[in-house]
Amino acid sequence: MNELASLTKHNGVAVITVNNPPVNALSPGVPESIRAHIEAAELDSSIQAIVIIGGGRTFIAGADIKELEAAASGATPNPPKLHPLLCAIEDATKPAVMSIHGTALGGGLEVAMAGHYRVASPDAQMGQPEVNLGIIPGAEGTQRLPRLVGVPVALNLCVSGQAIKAGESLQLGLIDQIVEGDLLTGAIAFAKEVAAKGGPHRKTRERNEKLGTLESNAAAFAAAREQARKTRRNQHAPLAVVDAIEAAVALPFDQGCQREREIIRECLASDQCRALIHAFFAERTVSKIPGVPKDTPTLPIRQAAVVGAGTMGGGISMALANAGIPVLLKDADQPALDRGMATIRKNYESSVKRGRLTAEAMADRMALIHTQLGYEGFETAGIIIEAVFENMALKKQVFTALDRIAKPDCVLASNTSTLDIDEIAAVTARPHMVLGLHFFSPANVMRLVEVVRGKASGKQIIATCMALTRTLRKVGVLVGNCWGFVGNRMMFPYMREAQFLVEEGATPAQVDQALYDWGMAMGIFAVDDMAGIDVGWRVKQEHKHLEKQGLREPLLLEKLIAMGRLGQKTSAGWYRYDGARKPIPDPEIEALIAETARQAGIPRRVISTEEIIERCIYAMINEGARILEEGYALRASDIDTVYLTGYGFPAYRGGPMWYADTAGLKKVYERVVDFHRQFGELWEPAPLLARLAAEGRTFASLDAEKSVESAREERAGAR
Ligand code: 3H9
Repeated sequence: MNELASLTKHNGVAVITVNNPPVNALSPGVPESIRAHIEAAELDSSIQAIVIIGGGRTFIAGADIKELEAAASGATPNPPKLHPLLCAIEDATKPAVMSIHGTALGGGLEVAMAGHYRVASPDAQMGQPEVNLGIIPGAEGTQRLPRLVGVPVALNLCVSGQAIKAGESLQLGLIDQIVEGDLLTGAIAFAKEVAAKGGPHRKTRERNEKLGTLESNAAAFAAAREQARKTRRNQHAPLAVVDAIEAAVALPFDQGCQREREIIRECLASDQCRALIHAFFAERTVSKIPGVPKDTPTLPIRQAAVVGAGTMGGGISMALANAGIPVLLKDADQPALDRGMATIRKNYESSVKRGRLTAEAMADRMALIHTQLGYEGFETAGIIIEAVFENMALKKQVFTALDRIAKPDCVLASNTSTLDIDEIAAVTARPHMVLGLHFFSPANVMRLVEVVRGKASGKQIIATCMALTRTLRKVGVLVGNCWGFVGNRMMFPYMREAQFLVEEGATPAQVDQALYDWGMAMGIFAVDDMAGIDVGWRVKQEHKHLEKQGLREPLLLEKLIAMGRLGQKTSAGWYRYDGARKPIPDPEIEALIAETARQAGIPRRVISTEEIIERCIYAMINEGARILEEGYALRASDIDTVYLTGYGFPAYRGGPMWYADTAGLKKVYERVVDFHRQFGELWEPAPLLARLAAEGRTFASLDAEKSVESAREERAGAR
């Protein structure tokens, strides 16, 4: 059966099943096929009611984002048209019961809302996540949702983009019944019941009783705009969706829909929409690894072990326990273990206090983490993650011990953030079982994990670790074994330029404000204070021998360290901190900067916001281009995913490499050349950037080319 939707009859009920795996997106042909079956059911006198259900794991997860991408890039003139389908459902004379399991998202929920009734399985979820893609619900969702749940709830759902579960949906009036047990059986029974009661069956578009007026909703609109500005800083779509819902209140349904269509077109024409759609697919593309096909067998991870109960080891243990994986957590001394467990407990308690976790779930998770001083039990672990101090000699010592104890098919992973995985692997007799798993702090929260492939890391452990990151609800990005891997390697030139800028006349607060306003989650100096100024400094010292001598070096770090200003932990760093963690600009630092510049003969001048952004972000991009060319990242979009999921880069700019494409590689390259001329060798343009700029190409076009090549190679391999 390869129809996009099929029709079967069940004692007078027509069941239309959508068959477009994996998520039943409304791709071309799907809406048409559903509609054709509705029309057939309408004409069939043996049918009293219609049930629409998703085949496979879910109801409809939305419009086809590939189609939206085509509309956003201008390849097609219009967004997908769902109106004829929505009309066919809502105007059906026979009751249409939408039967929801898995997720009814975006266009999926919009289709569901056109039905006369909605039933759902208890674990079903519904939502309007369009703002995550830089658009608004564009299939009349902004007009029907407030009619079902009222304006304040509709605003909250559309601005936040968050899905809600069946229980809440029932309370809000979004669905009519929860079906325990078999969903289709329950939906058919429900359909027969409503058919027996007789019509007319209420059309959502005619239900105005929850809409209220512009006046009665004025506070809700103001609050939603405030929520949009705060939680989705600098983004257009969350504000646009409020305008569209306002139209639902102000205008008759058809005119409201017309307004919605105008707004979604504006959204689709924006850079933000293109960037967010890029981010959506980029995050899903990371799992496509040339030479490691999807069906590569993975090793089962039923037991994990972690060495080191510090901040990283504790966070990693929590991430594993959160996914139900038992953990043996080892440290060399009892006080360290006690401190580690106390932090874990405190973190869980804070989740319980905030209502994010029940006390029982916390107890279950804590019970999965077993602390110990020795290696007993490690021989049963499917994976051992080393998270000791960032020191090569210590790491080698740990891996030598692990090599003796671990079972032959145990994955041995290091949580190093910069050290050479091959050097670590070389102390074992099984380098093919060794790789890096670079978690980001706090590891129980941050989504990014760099999966660092050593020279010898085998396919199977790469596939296993990529699958493990998904189990942990994280995003694993495969990177090569270079200093700093992808994320930190690009962070150093970014930080370097920020420091040069303050030496030349900016203040840390000015640089941070410019970066924050541009969209970064935090300014770089505030980040450095949070991480600990000594941490980055120590890493840099360890690698000093690898650096080219005689190049300009930032002058201030060493002074801050000598003054004991290590960041938040000492209540002073680039900023001053009182009780709260809010950075306060410090005149002492500004004087120190001015004096340092004077001694070094660096002329001070007024620095513009534009220069701050260009020097910080272009330095990052130039390094990203080198990483790509050297093969340490598989794709430009992988670099973007690293920055979007691990470094607070604004999603609506798509990541550094996508941003470079958007700004224009020619422009970026020319500025890099200018900076090279002005500031010397550190700004040497990456050859790949030079080449793409000269050819008028983009990083995205390079990714597309590689993807075609690897598909060709895969096909050849399969033959
Ligand atoms: C919308 O509806 C606009 C409307 O208002 C109408 C406007 C006119 N389209 O995430 P997964 C692919 S906007 C195309 O790994 P999971 C995905 O790329 C849309 N493809 O699975 C991946 O492909 P591949 C509103 C889609 O189980 C595969 O499916 N809806 C779509 O972890 C599996 O995806 C949304 O924003 C799509 N709509 O999560 C929902 N969705 O294997 C977006 C998925 O080749 N989707 N794919 O890499 C999701 O949030 C998650 O996919 C979902 C499943 C929760 C459904």
